[in-house]
Amino acid sequence: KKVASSSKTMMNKAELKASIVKHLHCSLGTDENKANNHAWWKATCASVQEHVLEGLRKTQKSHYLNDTRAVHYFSAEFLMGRLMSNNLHNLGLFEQTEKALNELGVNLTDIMEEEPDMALGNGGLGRLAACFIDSLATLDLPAVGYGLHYEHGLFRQEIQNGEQIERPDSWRDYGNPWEICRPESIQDIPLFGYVETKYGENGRINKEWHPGHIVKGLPWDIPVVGYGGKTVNVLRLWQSQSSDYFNWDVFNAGGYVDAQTENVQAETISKVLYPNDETQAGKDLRLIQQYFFSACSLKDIIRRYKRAHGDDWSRFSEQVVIQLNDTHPAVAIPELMRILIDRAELDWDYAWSICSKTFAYTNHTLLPEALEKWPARMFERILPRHLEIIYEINRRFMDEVEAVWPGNNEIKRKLSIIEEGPDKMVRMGNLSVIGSFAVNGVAEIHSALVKKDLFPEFNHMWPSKLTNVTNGITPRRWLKACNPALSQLIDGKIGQDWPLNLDKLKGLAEFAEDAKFQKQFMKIKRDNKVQLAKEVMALTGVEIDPNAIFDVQIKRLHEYKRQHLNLLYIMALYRRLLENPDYDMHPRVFLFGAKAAPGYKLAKDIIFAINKVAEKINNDARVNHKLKVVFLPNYRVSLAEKMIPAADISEQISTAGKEASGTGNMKLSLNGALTVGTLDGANIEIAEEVGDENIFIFGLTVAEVEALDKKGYNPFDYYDNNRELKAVLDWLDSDYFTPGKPGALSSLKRSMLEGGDHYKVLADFTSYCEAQSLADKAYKEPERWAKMAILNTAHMGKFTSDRSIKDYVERIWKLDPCKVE
Ligand code: DL6
Repeated sequence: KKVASSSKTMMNKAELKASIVKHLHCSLGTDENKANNHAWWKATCASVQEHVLEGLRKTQKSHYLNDTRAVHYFSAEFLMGRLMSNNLHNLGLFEQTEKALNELGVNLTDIMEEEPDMALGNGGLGRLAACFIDSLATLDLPAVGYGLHYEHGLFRQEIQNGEQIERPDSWRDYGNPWEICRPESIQDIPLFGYVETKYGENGRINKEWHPGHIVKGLPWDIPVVGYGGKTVNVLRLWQSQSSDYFNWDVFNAGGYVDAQTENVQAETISKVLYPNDETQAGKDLRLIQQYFFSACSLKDIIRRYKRAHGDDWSRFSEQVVIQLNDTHPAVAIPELMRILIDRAELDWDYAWSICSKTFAYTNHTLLPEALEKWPARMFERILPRHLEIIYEINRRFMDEVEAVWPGNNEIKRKLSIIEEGPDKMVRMGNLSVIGSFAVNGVAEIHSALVKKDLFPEFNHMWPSKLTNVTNGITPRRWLKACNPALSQLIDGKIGQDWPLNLDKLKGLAEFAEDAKFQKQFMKIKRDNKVQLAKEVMALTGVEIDPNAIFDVQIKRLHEYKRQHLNLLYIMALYRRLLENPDYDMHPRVFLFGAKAAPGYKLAKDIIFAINKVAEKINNDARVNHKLKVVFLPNYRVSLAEKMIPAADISEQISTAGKEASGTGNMKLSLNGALTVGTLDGANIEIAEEVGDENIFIFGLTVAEVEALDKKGYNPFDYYDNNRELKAVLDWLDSDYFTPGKPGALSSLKRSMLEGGDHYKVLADFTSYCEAQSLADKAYKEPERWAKMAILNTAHMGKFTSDRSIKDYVERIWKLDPCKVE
């Protein structure tokens, strides 16, 4: 039984105390009397980091000596959150440290609040990457995460007069105690310039890229501690720096380099994370960011490979697998080809045989606006040699298409990496599929739709290339660390090894009807709600009652996620209560957390509307004993860790077919919240696991959405025929929620009527209300609710990210674990 526990090599309590105090004195130049929480936090990190670095050194040695095949997870985003609690739990040092600090008169929970979130991601995709590297280390798999060392992560959200205001996130202002700078591994990265064609001996045509600009990539390593503390892998993040190299000859030659080159200062490359998750911004800087971190990472991988294998490329794809987390790092494909052809001087076929066995690609979205395309002209200016290589990959691929569909230009046009038109575009999705040996979606339904709707012809050409790996979450962070009371209760019932073997939670099912266990389970939920209520008061000044149902919707703000469907329901409840003060409902608090992309007007309007409706309801004494609405500002990982353990209801209400998977749905259910959700993404698999009687499913299915679209969807059909729906929509036009400003919320209504209601909010409204009524009814039967909640926790075993990683290993990566002693 492997349970994280402090081993002999770990410090005991007395040693920990001494070490923390030593760091206060020697690393921070302060002492026990003067130190504030921030200093205690830093000193504690420094003590813990001693263990972490020891583990890192042993892991690297072990991987080197065993010459292991490793996975390299390329991701523009890693939404890590805070590291202290996670590292302590994974090292098995949490309780010891808590006690050591207590004896020093310091509270561990308080000092953990000092740690800024590492918010180097937008949402699901970035958090998935963070869960995956946790699982990779836990499963003793050789792996490196590669990404960007953004100076500013996702913006800090403030709410002023109901509106979202974006402020810069400065997570490193006072240093980050977990990261290690590695100047010895700096890489030079070329950009811009032109390509020279040289005619060599034997008729070989050589291409030489004369870059116009070189930037430096400086790596920062964040150790990733596996549960049990044995394997410590690395997340390597690249920071851009000026190299002082600027080729004035190239620049002055004109024509090769656009004047805009000057605008791309080296330091700006890793300055800021793009705050859009589903919409690609066709900006120079974004492509440069993508190339910058992909090229740095590839050079790093090749340097390591060469140390063991010299110039023998024949084993490269045996040793190296690169997982592309969405298309963001897809430019790594032509970059590897460039290195193999131009630098290593391999011939095309050999180079391609290596390259196409190295990359695998995960698709995270079907939304057309999220599928990246770059203007070919822009590509050519920034990466002239890569565009040539892409053309050649495409030319050869078109021959393959011709062989399958002779003379079919329509299919060629569709599958080509280059989208023809007045402005040619480079399609990164097609490049990723063509250049990878495996492509996966992130939930069963999503993968099926990737095959059926997004890439059907590719699926026809390579039937075994497209596959599914359902997402998962790390139970270490999302149960053990964030919900310690529930974790202890579970430990007492089924033993302590569930964090490594989440299927063990099934053992809780036999206690689902046990009155004593139900009481204990629900008491923990209530205590967590009391805690959250305090947090809500501190953050917003709104008082909420822990006896109410806590109904939680936490995720990025997007029309397809339909926070506005939730809002329409809240307004309907409000109306029902005004019309009938005795309206029978259990008191409910609706809690939201969501950031909107700064340029996404309607998403910001939805935040504004939620806040305005909240203001009105929370101050309306006629209803506020039954209904409250809270929008918690600056939703992020550390806030999620407080909200999730306190949730009764989990809102997973996306339009069927739009949410690739979702992972918040898994976290909430794991912590005993019941899902009100559509048959979309991983909700479908959650329903399969927990059983239809333990989830509130509503709304159109994917097939019904398709049929409705085919028939012609008219939102007015619903507006005109549903009195309540019409009333709440019309309410948005009034000044009831925005006194003196009628129409301030009208854009929402317009989007759902004249705008065509692209996400079928009106079509699903009635069935959503029904599901919510059923949830209300169930909550009024405490034993039934407790049973359902327990069964949710009990049946979440499938959704551990360890299972996802094992699926990747088996279906795609073919990796062996390497134990670190
Ligand atoms: O796969 C992780 C996560 C899914 O759970 C969400 O359903 C999906 O929306 C999200 N996608 C993104 C944006 N992707 N792109 N491009 O975050 O991925």
